[in-house]
Amino acid sequence: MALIGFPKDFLWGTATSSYQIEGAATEDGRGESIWDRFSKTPGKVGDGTNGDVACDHYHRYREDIALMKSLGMQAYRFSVAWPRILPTGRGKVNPKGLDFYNRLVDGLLEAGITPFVTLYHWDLPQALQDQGGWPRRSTAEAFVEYTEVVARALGDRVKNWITHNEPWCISLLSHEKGLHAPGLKDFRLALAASHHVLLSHGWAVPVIRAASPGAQVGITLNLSPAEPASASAADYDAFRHHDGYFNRWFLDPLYGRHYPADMIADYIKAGHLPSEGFTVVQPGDLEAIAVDTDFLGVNYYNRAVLRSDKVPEEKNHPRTVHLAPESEWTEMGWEVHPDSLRKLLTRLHVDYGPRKLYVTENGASFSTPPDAQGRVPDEKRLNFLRDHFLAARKAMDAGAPLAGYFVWSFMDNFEWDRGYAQRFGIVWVDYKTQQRIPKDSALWYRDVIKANGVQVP
Ligand code: GBH
Repeated sequence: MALIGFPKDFLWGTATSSYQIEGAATEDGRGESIWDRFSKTPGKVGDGTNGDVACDHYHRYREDIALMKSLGMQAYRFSVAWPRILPTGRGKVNPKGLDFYNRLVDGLLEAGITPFVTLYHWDLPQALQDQGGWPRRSTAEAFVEYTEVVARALGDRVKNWITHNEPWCISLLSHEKGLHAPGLKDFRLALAASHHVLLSHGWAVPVIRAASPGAQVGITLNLSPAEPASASAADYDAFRHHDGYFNRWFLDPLYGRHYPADMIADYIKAGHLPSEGFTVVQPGDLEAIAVDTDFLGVNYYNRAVLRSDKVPEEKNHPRTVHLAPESEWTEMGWEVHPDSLRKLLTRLHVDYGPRKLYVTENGASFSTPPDAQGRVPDEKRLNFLRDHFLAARKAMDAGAPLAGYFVWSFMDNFEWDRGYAQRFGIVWVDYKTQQRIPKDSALWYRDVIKANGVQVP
């Protein structure tokens, strides 16, 4: 056995989000979010469930922190539920909502765990949706007001901030594909949403810095490393479009370029933008979005291999093909492909030059119930994590400034449109009793953290 070590200050942790774990959906003045509304709309969530109770973390955060501590976690990434802080999105602050996150942060710090706070992980107050939601510019203004309230309350103790989780999901998955709340299928609205999410990030960064001296601030993107299925020009073009749609559309403006011209052209051609182009962008917006950040958060789950879907291609949506039958697949139907994480981190370093990178999410859905002895043998997840940690280490050898790694997720939770059927946790949750059982992967992860490295044969 040899130990593949990580740098001394490397940060190991896990991640969750508010709607997926908290429950207590109507307690202490929390307002309705778009996910309450969406998950209670028949047909939207596969198993018909919602986040009303979830992992009951709102009541059990103390024991959850104790469990994290016993597993040696150094950092914890969680999100704040906007409708707990401002139940109708703007205006009157709900002090009980802030109290919860104050207690959570204090508990983490007492346990020696560094909090990373995500301000928006998808639970928009329904009242703001009723006024038009992210397709409207006023939602970006509301986000900045909300940010200021949270940063002022927690900014003395929280020094790591993430404005948004996955702008692609907030905008396109939710407004174009309609798979997430608010469940719209309108490409133009989706593109307007993408701009307002990025704009709200740009406006929020200086607000966080002012309220939280010494803060490290970034944004988290879901990125999709991709490659063409063949060397044909058509496949290459499908790859180009995919990379533009998922990755460059967000990375380019964040790192000081314009929205990608090839994508604007594609969208005009497909009728998703007017012939004048991306008209929601106002003077000064791109400068705001390109605000200097301290890190980029990367959520990585799988790669895409693109083959042109030439006939018919009216909608210009290239097809993802899976060309590696020898690959393993998770229960989400996602290919296991660790080397794409290496390539992604290296590419980000070379093409965009973020000051620092964090893997803010990486993990896998495998459901392995406890055995008769109460042990949860999730060898596939353990192997998945080991191989991805090693791939990330290789990217660091190539110069990628990776500073930490957050496994998704600390515990099984409400997996959005898939409900509770998919389990990403390194801790098993029994939803009947709310018992938590660290899976084998969690016990292995504890040893990785202790050794600050991965044992390989
Ligand atoms: C994250 O999103 C979320 O931040 C988190 O809340 C969630 O629980 C977690 O992942 C697990 O799902 O084209 O079928 O190959 C994941 C974002 C974007 C990842 C789309 C997979 C391609 C799927 N996802 N991506 S596919």
